[in-house]
Amino acid sequence: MFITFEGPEGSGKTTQMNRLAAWLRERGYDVLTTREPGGTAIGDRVRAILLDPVATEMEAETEALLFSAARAQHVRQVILPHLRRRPLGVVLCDRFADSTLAYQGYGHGLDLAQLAVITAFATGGLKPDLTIYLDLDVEVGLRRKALAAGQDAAQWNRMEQRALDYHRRVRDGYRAMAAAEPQRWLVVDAAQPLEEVQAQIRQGLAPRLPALDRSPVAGGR
Ligand code: T5A
Repeated sequence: MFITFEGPEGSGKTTQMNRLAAWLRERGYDVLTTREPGGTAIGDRVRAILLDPVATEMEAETEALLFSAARAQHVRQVILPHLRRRPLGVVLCDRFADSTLAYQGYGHGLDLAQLAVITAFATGGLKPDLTIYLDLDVEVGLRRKALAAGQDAAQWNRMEQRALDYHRRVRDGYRAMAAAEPQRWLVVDAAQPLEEVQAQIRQGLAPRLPALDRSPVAGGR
């Protein structure tokens, strides 16, 4: 089972993913948590290039290809091997291909159809079974992140530094993708308290994952 978390900056993806992982593990699932960009040694090196605050000359096309390069490695080295651990292998991934469509597509204005081709090449056609989208006002999210890191705006990474308009286009893009494919996307209002967000994720996940209750290990607890 492949579950991804998406959302604007600081929407709580990492926090909610870790809580969900603990909940699934208690039920007997073999859960791997990972993130993009990153998740492999090669991917972490690409991540460092992508988030470097001084790499301001990077073109949108370069960005799209670097995220995709890191993803190609991540899918083959980490995600697919874990998904093959049936029936209880679950991968929770903090951002995946939809981030490229949202940030490089809707955010930067790169052609969505071209990005879909690049993304399909990188993923080998792997798509999440479920995408949990944490929807949040972009200013609230950026403030949460800054507060958590004790940062001021001068210390933000290259992606965070962008204008609010850019982040708003990203959020609009996410909402459009979620509306276009409601079976795959679970939309949760991330402005709510942490516990409420987690409760809604679990509530939305359970009926989509009937194997959770049917598996012998999970059923025994
Ligand atoms: N990117 C990525 C692309 O442009 N294209 C791509 O293809 C990919 C894969 C990654 C950047 O790369 C871009 C997107 C990003 O700009 P990153 O550092 O990994 O950069 O940043 P994010 O993925 O945005 O993740 P963050 O860790 O910054 O944010 P999260 O995970 O959404 O939020 P989290 O859980 O760390 O929470 C942030 C703070 O808010 C608090 C938490 O306690 C924490 O302090 N919080 C809440 N506070 C109040 N109420 C709640 N409900 C809260 N939930 C969390």
